[in-house]
Amino acid sequence: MVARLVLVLGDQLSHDLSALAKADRSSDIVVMAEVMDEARYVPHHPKKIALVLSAMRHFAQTLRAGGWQVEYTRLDDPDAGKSIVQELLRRAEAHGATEVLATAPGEWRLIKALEEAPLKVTLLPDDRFLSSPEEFSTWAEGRKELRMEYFYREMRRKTGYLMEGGKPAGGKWNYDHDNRKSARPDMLRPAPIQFTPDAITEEVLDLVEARFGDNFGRLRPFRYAVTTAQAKRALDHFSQHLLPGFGDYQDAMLTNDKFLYHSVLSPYLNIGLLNPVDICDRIIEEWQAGRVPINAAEGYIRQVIGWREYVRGLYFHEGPEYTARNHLGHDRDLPPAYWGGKTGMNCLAHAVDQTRQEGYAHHIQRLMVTGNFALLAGVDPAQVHGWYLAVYVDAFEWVEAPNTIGMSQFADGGIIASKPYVSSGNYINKMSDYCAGCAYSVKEKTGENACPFNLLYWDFLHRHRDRFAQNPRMGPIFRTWDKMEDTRKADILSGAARILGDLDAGRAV
Ligand code: FAD
Ligand code: DLZ
Ligand code: SF4
Repeated sequence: MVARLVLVLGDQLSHDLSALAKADRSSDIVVMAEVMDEARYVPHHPKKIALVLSAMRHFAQTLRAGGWQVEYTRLDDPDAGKSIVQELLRRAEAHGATEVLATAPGEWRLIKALEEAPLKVTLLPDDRFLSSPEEFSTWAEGRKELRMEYFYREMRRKTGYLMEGGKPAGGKWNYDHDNRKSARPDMLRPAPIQFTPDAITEEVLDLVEARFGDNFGRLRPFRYAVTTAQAKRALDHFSQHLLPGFGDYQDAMLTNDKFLYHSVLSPYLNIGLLNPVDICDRIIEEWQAGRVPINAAEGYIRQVIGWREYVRGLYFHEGPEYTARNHLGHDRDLPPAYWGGKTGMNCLAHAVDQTRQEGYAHHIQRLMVTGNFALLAGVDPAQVHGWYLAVYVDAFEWVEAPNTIGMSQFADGGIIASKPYVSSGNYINKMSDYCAGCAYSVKEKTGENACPFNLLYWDFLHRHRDRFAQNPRMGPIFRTWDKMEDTRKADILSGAARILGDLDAGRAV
């Protein structure tokens, strides 16, 4: 019998993967490959490369223990091909195979590469999600607006999560209104669970240090889970200790607390160590036992069955050109501060430094600090997209691109966001303790010392007035601007021009 290859990618580490479910353990050969093309399509954070490679090696071990024949290529293997397709060709030749079974990758780039490979490749749907791209497209058809909230309600009905007799539990679909408390420093607040690297991970860490030590990001200490068993412990820990506070403090930011009540489960979900059903079942169990309030349970379920499924559906619905969109025509270079260069802006410095250390920042740091500043400053969305795809451990294009191009940079022209996520320094000051330690003053609206967000916010609105003045949610903001004294407006615009000029000249802001 001619051997068949079964491809398992670095973010497909699930034992119920469709390609494995369809394969024959007694005759098919699993191919897993650490390759340079995947390790450098963006300058990934070293912790992200370490997570993927270590989890791949552990996964291969469990496959072998389960009776699979696995051909595994290490990055330092002298025979290793540069790309996934080269590795498939090499293994196909060695085994006389012509057919490959694979689960569809989560990125157009790799889908195209597999479709064009000179082998018979069968791509199976990735069913580790609660909805399929086809279901999303059916839902999207004929709608004027593709708002997440309505997609989410369909998902609640479909899954039955937090539903009581066909109605939303507690009477409301969405408890976001209760989830905007700012947080205080608290030494006793529990932190996410950490894992000590085993021998496999240590070996990977040495490899990553040698090959990718110059990439932005600190490799050690490395404390991420690399197996399903560890990821399940992380889920248990989150559900028991952190979930009850998740809702209330979802939008809060604190200098000395990188994680607050966030779960830090996205890396495990996105590489397949956890699946959304396990997570949601666990959240519901805690809520039904009365250990978790409805606003926390609903807030968390919404992120997983709502946002996560919605952005994936949208990524595939919008097609491969989505990442190149630039609706606002922004073209400024990403400031060096995003790669650790000097800045007087404490919030930005803090979000970037935390990103460098952990490969992690929570949603509001990504959206309202780094994303907000890039949007206000008119940075080229393709560069912003490249940055987010590189620096976060959980970054895979299907989830990162809609969040960056759509939600954060409004570069898709408003498919995801009904208005741009922009704010002045006020919002950051309300939700964080960053402003107290800043070189700028959040209270000052004009002048050298004024918070750059305060200046750039009005400048952005002024620049894009034609696009946004008619937006019903933005009308009142323009009326506030219109009522300002002309001299004040001129001071704001000249202050913003000074900041943008500094950015263009490569001077630290
Ligand atoms: P929690 O706050 O604990 O949330 C629970 C889970 O919900 C997350 O683990 C995640 O799986 C899911 N989730 C929450 N929000 C979103 C969202 N907007 N889209 C999709 N899933 C969501 N998320 C990624 O997984 N990968 C990315 O590359 C990524 N890039 C982003 C880029 C930008 C500019 C922005 C604004 C957001 C991005 N997000 C991304 C979404 C979100 O910030 C992260 O999912 C979240 O911060 C992960 O941390 P957590 O596990 O502690 O999340
Ligand atoms: C992110 C990543 C990295 C760093 N390295 C590998 C690798 O060596 N081999 C592999 O199969 N996958 C890797 N990945 C994950 C892929 O980039 C990911 O599967 C695609 O981007 C599709 O989402
Ligand atoms: Fe950020 Fe402005 Fe506050 Fe400084 S003053 S931390 S720049 S919001």
